[in-house]
Amino acid sequence: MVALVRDMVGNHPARPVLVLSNEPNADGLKRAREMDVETAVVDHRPFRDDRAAFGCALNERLEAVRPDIICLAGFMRILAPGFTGRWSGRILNIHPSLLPKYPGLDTHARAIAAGDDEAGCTVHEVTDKLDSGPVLGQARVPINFGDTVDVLAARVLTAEHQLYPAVLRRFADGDRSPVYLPEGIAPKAGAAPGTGAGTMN
Ligand code: NHR
Repeated sequence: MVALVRDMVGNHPARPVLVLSNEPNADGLKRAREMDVETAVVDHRPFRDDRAAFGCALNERLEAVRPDIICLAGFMRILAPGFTGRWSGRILNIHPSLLPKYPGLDTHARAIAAGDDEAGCTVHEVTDKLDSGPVLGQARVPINFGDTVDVLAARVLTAEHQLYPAVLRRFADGDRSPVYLPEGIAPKAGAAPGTGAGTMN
């Protein structure tokens, strides 16, 4: 979130209008206030298992600022169809794996356990199908012998801070073709079905 807000200056096509969190104590709220961005909280806990009602409460806050684009950044609550439908084609997420590999949680542990020699992150459109919307960009990092989950997570996070701002700039300019980092390195064959356009960057 901080990397996205910091990038939205000068000739950037977008500006931040709201940082919205479901965690009242999220550090990102403090960071947003320090950057003079409006903040709001909708705690998911009072809604218990009623994801639709939680989505309505999120919606209420968003309708007040009517964003063109919503970027999930560390947002950990599955969004109900009523919410994703309302903002269809406008919600982005960054996921810490090279989707379609490792949707869901504990991605780094799973990549290390599988003996993979690379990991990375994916920015994708958020749809009803969890972690499966159209890919907008991917960044790859190596997995080195002896890497722990924490070491790998830190390496991937550095890539996330490069990839997400790059994708948001393009997306806000109307460019939904996927981008691959490091620049010009296309995904391995079969790594991301339907995104064989790595040479079109
Ligand atoms: N919502 C929809 N509809 N579609 C997606 O693709 C979404 C989404 C909400 C969040 C982020 C995703 C990730 O990058 C994301 C993508 C949390 C869970 C999860 O299981 C799954 C995927 C993602 C984030 N959440 C549990 C839940 O019951 C709670 C887990 C927890 O609190 O630790 O919502 O990884």
